[in-house]
Parts: sequence; structure tokens; C-alpha cells
Amino acid sequence: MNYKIISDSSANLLNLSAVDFATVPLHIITDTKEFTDDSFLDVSAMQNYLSSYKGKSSTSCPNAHEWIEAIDDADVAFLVTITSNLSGACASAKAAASMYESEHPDKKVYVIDSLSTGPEMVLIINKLAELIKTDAASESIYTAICEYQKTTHLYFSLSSLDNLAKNGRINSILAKGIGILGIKIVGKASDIGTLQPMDKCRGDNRAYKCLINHMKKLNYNGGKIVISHTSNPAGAYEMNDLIKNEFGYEDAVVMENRALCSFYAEPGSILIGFEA
Ligand code: X90
Repeated sequence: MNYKIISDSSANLLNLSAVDFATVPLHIITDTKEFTDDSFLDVSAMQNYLSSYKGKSSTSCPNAHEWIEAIDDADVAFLVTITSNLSGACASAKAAASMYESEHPDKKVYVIDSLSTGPEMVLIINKLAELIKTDAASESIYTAICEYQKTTHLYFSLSSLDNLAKNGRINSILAKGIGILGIKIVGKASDIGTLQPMDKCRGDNRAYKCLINHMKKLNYNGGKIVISHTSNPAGAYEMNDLIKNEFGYEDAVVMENRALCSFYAEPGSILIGFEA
């Protein structure tokens, strides 16, 4: 049996060892340029361009055909998508799954709606890879990953809600008055996969302490952590140190956001995926 994991580019992962893996890109679109969120893209060049660009910008998700191409000839494929509540990526993955299965009745495609993005998707993908390596039956891998998802979370500190608001991904009332310089929006991916603000904090230090408090309230107790950042390695490592001091947890994986997450979680933001 050949198993494959495929995620959209909002997971910020370009490759994965040990199991067959592929990604399908989302796109960042402006009046004059389009950026494909794949391994060829220079994300910092895109950010430079966007920082002086004043026109309209938007994003688009992969279509079913792109998912099918990535499935290739897998016997069992797991498609891990960004939250279905903010993107069409999950719907196109589901369409791809039924097309592929009807053409290949002996093969199986599972779609996993992360109800989240970025680092929480990384946790889900890593767990899937672990489960695949145990040689468990595909159906029990799927059941196990659905259970696992109940234990993972995404918290974040965002520098701005501009692109989220402009593209209708959050209620514009929510975004009002939040463009104030230095104010960080601390929030989480809600249970239904929407952006749920929890606090507004002045400056990174307060925002990170606030995140620690929210993790405490959730009884975080040493589970795995992945932190991603947009042009903010210092913030990501500071958050890592705070987690270390507070909970004694040593090995957060720190990674950079690729294009889709950088576009919405604007420079200075961090995202934290963790098990609790
Ligand atoms: O289909 C598309 O065009 C993609 C739209 C994606 C919109 C949301 C992206 C969020 C990126 C921002 C902070 C985390 C929010 C998490 C809420 C579940 C990251």
C-alpha cells in the first residue's frame, strides 16, 4: 500500500521525511503580480513588494485538479487542509477525493479539515506520519487523527488584521480600531475554525505573557509545540524561552511562515500550535 500525505501551503511545510508528502499551493494575487505559495517562491521578496503595494490584494485556494495531481497514484491519501470556515481549500479537496475515488474504486482519500492553519496543521501532519509508520489500517489512522485533532490548538499574536478584514475573513467590526501601531491581537482558532480574538495587548512582551496565561488556563502540560512567525524570529524564540521557563518544555519547533500565512499573519506575528 502506498500512503501519501498532502497538505495545502498554509501549513508552511515544504517537505517531510519518512513518508511520501506533497503540498498544493494557495495563491496571493495583486493587480500586477501573482505569487504561488510553493518552494520556488521568495517569500521575503513578496513581503517587500506587498509592503509598498497600495492596490487590492486577495488570495485563492487550490482547485480539485491540483489536489488530484498531488495525490498522483497513491493507494491511500490524507489531504490536510486549512480551515473550511475561511477557505475553499477543504471543499476542493473533498471534490478531488470523490473524483479520485470514483476513478479508482480500490483507492481511498481522506480529507482532514484542520479547522485551523499553520503550526496546528504541522502537528496533525506529523502525527499522521507517525501513525502511517505503525502500519495501522487506513481507517483506524483516520479515526486516530480525528481524535488527535481534539487535543491540538492554535493560538497567535497578530500585528494587524488588515488583510484578514479586507478579504472578508473576519467581521469588519472586529477589525475596527485595531490598526493602532504596536497593538497585538491575541487570539485563537475557534472550535469551528474561525478567528477568535481573546485580548489586545500593547507590545510583544505583553502579548507573549498573555499567550502563556491562556495556555495555562487550558492546562497546557508539556505537549508538543510548533511556533511559526512572519519576519519575527526574535519573537518566536522569545515565546519559546517563555514556554521553557514557565512549563519546562524544551523543544518547540520554530519555523517561518510561507506566503499564505505571511499575507494574513502580517510581519511581526507569531502562531503557536500545541497539544493540550
Ligand atoms: O482560500 C483562501 O484564499 C485562503 C484564505 C485563508 C484565510 C485565513 C488565513 C489565516 C492565516 C492568520 C492567523 C490565524 C487565524 C486562524 C483562524 C482559524 C493566519
